[in-house]
Amino acid sequence: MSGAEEINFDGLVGLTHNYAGLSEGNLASARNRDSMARPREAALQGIAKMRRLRALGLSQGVLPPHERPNIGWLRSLGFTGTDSAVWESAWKTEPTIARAALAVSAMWAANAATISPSADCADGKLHASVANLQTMLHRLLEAEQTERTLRRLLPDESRFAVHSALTPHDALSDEGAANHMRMASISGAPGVEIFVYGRTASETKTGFPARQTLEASQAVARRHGLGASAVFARQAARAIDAGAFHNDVVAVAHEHVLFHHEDAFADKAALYAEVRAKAQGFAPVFVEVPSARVGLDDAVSSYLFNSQLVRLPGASQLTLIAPSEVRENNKTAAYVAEMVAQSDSAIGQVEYVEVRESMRNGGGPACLRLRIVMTAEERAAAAQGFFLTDALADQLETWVCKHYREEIAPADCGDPALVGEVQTALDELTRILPLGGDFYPFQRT
Ligand code: SUG
Repeated sequence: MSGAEEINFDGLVGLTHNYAGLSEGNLASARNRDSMARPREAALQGIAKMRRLRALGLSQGVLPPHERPNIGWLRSLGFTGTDSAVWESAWKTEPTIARAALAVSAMWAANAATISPSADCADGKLHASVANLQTMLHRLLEAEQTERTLRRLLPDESRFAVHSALTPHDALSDEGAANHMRMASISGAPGVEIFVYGRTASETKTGFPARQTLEASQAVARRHGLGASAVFARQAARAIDAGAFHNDVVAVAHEHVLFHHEDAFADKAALYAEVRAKAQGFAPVFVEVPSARVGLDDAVSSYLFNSQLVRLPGASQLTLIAPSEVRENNKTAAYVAEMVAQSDSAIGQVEYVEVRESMRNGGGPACLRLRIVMTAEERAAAAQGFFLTDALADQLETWVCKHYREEIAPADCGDPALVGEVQTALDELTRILPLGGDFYPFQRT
């Protein structure tokens, strides 16, 4: 377990980044439907965030975008002809399907999978369960390619167990790490894994979609061999109905600290008690933000809790990596300023990052990253080319500037030329990241 470290792997924004209003219950996605998107800026903002975290002394990884438009899927729905013809005719005749085929939502890597560090798992392996994302059509399309990515990143089966997505059905609805938190004394020590679900399989649906079922969370915990270290907590329905479509919109944890909104959980007292009872070698600290200071509406619009909570090298307190929208909201800005000013605060510092293009689709700093705790040995066994270096960041920026469109308006989405542009760019990316010449579906046909 020597030198275990939590590494953030961020999803690179894809070339067809756009605002299609696809996610019911995600207020930003609905609000920005059909507005002008800036793919190049979106991707550069994501890379700048990765660079910033690295500059602060943290290890950082990067995950590739998926092939969009998803031509293979459109072919399976009966569209024929060249790839460009498939896209053109899908866009003209099936707008709902085409919009789903174009979404670059794989950028929100917090939804890629649920990760359990080897310290928590019965067989001593690091486990990853790909999320089925079955609630939203455009997101359901991600699982297969995500599995391919994780198998490339974590190839050594004696150390890593990558599980395919759960059966994509309403009863087993799973959105990955966005509904999963982990608390531990330090990252490499055995931890308490907290699974947050919005509904059970048998319940009738009301309000905005609850994208995680208890049954899905339990299946993931079982597959990972977590035993008694797993805790299952229900998300408050009022949080979901206020626009917290994932738990990471109202809560985030790191090491011994859980930072959350007062209205995040259905039964906060029970959650605290169970975490305290199961915590090994640490006293959990719960930092609760009262509704009277920050209402759910401000929490959702600013994405205060969609911050990354990290420990910078040598720091005695944690640092909040927050979206700049938190600084622009009077209530959240004041709360954070007061919190970090207290000398005994568990969270002693804040760093603001700019990911506005992603935020406008409901994806903050924490949505963009998948956390993987790795021991030094596991890190050495992972595919090295996914870890960010200055040289890789330079290469990715150059690649983005060469291939990404500056703007995509709704009227540009059906452009048949997009298909070739994307394929040329992604083919080049498979030589920048260690993906190989058969990574993307278009490379295999
Ligand atoms: O699933 N938005 C994503 C945002 C995901 C945020 N992830 C976390 N909270 N971890 C979603 O709702 C919008 C796409 C569009 O409307 O064009 C979208 O898919």
